[in-house]
Amino acid sequence: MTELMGVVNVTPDSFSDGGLYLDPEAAIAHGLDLVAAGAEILDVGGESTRPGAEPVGEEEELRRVVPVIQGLSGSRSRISVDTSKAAVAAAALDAGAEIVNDVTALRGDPAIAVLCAERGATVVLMHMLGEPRTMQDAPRYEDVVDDVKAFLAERLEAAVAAGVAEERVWLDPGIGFGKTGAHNMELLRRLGELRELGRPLVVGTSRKSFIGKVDGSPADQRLGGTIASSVLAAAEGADVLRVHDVAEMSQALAVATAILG
Ligand code: HH2
Repeated sequence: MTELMGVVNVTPDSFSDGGLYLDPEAAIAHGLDLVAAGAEILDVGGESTRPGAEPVGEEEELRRVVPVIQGLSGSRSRISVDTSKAAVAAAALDAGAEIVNDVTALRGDPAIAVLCAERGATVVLMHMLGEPRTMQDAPRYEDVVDDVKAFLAERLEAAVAAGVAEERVWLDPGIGFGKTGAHNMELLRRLGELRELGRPLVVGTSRKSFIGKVDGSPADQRLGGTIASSVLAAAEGADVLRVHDVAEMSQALAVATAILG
C-alpha cells in the first residue's frame, strides 16, 4: 500500500505555502487536518529548499519545528523531520519524530548519519544535484535515471557504513532538485528502475514547477498535475507520496488502487 506523507512547512518562504503555517498553533492544526484526511506520515520542515532559498540558522530552525512536532506527537501518524542538521534531527527525535528526511542524503552535516544510526531512526535519502541556491543552473546528466540510481546506491552504502540499518533507509529521486522538466518526466516515467535498489521509494511531485512547465500553472493551481504524477508514481512502485493536498490525493489513490487492484 502506498502511504501519504503530508507536508507541514513551518517556514515563511516555502514555494507553495510559505508563511501560512509559521505560527506553531496554525502548523499543528494543519498537521491534524492532514492526519484526518489520511496522512500516515507528517513531514515537518523549518527550512525551505526551493530553488534559490537561503539557508536557515540552527536556532531558528529548532524554534520553528520542535514545538510543532511536540504538538503533533500524540496524533496517530508517524512524524518525519525535513532537515539536514544533526542538532535539529536530534531535537525532533526527542520531541517524537521517528523519520529523518534529509534532502542532502546525509552529506550536509557529518554528525547526522551517526545520530540516525544511534537513535534507530528511519532515514530518507534524497537525490539533489548541487545545493538549493544553485541547483537549477543548467543541470546535466549522462542518463538521469542511471545517475540518480548510482547516487542513491552510493548514499545507501554510506548510510549503512555509518551504522544505519539498511532496512531503515528509504530512497527518493528528488523531483525538482537540480533537474530540468525533461529530467523530472524521465525519472517519473522510469521510476520502476529505482526499485532495483531494493528499498522503499519516496516521491515528491506536489505542486512542483515541472507541472507548471507543462501547462503554465502557478504553484497554487497544480493539484491536477500533482495527482496525475503521484498516481503514476504509485503505479510505478512509489511507496510514499509526499504531498500538500492529502484529502484529494487520498481519494485519487483509493480510486486508482480500486481499479488496479
Ligand atoms: N521536496 C521538497 C522538500 N522536501 N523531501 C523529500 N524527501 N522529497 C521531496 O521531493 C521534497 C522534500 C520541496 O517541497 P516543499 O517542502 O513544499 O517546499 P519548500 O522546500 O520550498 O519548503
